[in-house]
Amino acid sequence: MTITITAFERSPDRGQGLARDMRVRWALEEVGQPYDVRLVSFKAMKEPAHLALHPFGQIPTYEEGDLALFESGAIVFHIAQRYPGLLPDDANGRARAIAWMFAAVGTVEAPIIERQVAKFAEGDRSWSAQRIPLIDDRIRERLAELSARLGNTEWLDGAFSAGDLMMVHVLLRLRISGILDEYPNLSAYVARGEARPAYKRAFAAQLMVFTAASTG
Ligand code: GTB
Repeated sequence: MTITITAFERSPDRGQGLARDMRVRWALEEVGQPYDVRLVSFKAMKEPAHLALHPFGQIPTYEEGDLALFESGAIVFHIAQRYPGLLPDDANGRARAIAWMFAAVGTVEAPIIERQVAKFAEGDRSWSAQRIPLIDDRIRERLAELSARLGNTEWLDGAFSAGDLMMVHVLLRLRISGILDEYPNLSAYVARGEARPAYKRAFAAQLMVFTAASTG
């Protein structure tokens, strides 16, 4: 059955893999499933056809037969459940990998998004300069905890899983801030994720969209 996902027609990050379709592409590459991509403009995302797939008018979405999904975490979870390669076989290991997926989006990503909003959407407000350091402290608290848990292991809980995939992608968004570099084991963890052949294929595919749009 053909899998179709949606992605930005023109990603604001200029193809640096920070938009959330990257997670879905990466998961599909890890499990070896081919997929089609439907590119959507910011305008089309808010029109009825796309809103029928995504109630909040965002990317990514996922279509497979009569299934339509939104939310990158739910999509990656679906892929991980449906195809082997991203979740351990044993029930407890599986449950822990899923917990890491939730931790990535619920616990670690939350303050990182807050930072982006404060910096880019609220950067012109008088209180912004005071707010950002407070958010950075909350991010550092989370990263210190995550760093302590990861220690010198390769992945969060045994073999690479959908939990690592989600966590690495969440952390990538922080790289530009320099905060990630304060935690060498987390930087190395992210680099290990980026070094995976599946990550590289997904990254190249989304970069090609930006390159084609810029040259075409
Ligand atoms: N919780 C949802 C999920 O995980 O799927 C969040 C989806 C979401 O935020 N989608 C964004 C979107 O569609 C794209 S990924 N935004 C358009 C809109 O809301 O109108 C967020 C994103 C965008 C751009 C960059 N960047 O350029 O660096 C990084 C991340």
